[in-house]
Amino acid sequence: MTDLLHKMQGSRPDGGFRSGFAAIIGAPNAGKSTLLNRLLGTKVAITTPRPQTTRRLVRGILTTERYQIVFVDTPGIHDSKRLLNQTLVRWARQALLDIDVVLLMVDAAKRDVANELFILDMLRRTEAPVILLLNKIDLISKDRLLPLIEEMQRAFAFASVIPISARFNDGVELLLNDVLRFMPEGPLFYDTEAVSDQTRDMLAAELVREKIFLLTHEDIPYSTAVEVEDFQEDQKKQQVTIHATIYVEKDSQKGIILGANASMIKRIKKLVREELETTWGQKITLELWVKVRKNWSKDERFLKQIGLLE
Ligand SMILES: Nc1nc2c(ncn2[C@@H]2O[C@H](COP(=O)(O)OP(=O)(O)OP(=O)(O)O)[C@@H](O)[C@H]2O)c(=O)[nH]1
Ligand SMILES: [Mg+2]
Repeated sequence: MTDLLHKMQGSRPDGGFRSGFAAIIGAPNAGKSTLLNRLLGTKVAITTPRPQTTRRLVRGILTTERYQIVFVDTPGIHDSKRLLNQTLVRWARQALLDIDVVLLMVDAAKRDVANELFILDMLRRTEAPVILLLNKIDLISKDRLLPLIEEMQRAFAFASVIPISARFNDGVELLLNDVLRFMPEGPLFYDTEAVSDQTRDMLAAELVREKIFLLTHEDIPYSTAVEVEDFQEDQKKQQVTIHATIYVEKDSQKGIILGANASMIKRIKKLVREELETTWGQKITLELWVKVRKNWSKDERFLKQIGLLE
């Protein structure tokens, strides 16, 4: 009977298999997606030097013999009247439901106190314990750390406070062990091989967005959305063909994404193709189209179409 129960729950007969969900939340640009990739040892979420990169929930799955932790990367929480931005914050709020622990990430080198207070208020309404991650400690001197920890602890009853550098892999092991304390005994939620809930076409679309963030300036990345129209895999030839559309809001933005003699779109294509070929070990054919869809970021129907709104 006990054996059957273990099987049904997917846990090991020796007991003690732990599993659960940990949401990584915080202000835009704090380093949440960088941490997710670091924890998994592989890139599942795009990261850029600019805020509001992540637009939806990306689950990263870390499985060992002893546990499975599902880390949920979220868009940065911020205050905005723009519909697209509000949908980002909605995703972050949603990630706080049904989780075992919250990882609140703060950029220790660049504080935004008003936003911190807003986020802490949000967290007061959740029951899960909150671990505070003070990220980017590589950028600050050690003597600034202690007062910061004390200040944060006065503002909220954190389960623990861990200074880390997601980029330089400092404190990440410590953080993982701390997260494990809050993982209950439980079943496997995903296959042991799964690293993310993100499909391959979604990753391809995200990579196109990442390159646009890296190569273009000002409001261009914020006026851009990417949708994969077609994704075909030829298993025999180890070849993948991807057709995707880049949506922008204005004609002038289309010109910038294309670049003189299509030089910009060629650069975007090359970078994405090379990265996917390395990651998947397959030959990639990538076709990109640029379409103007006026004010798409204010259009609920369109946001639903591309999965940014439920
Ligand atoms: N120096 C330093 N930079 C970091 C660290 N962690 C992340 N970064 C950088 O901070 C920038 C933002 O990182 P992301 O991981 O994209 O931040 P995010 O919190 O996911 O941002 P959004 O998706 O916009 O909310 C990138 O340039 C990262 O390389 C760190 O520990 N130290
Ligand atoms: Mg992110």
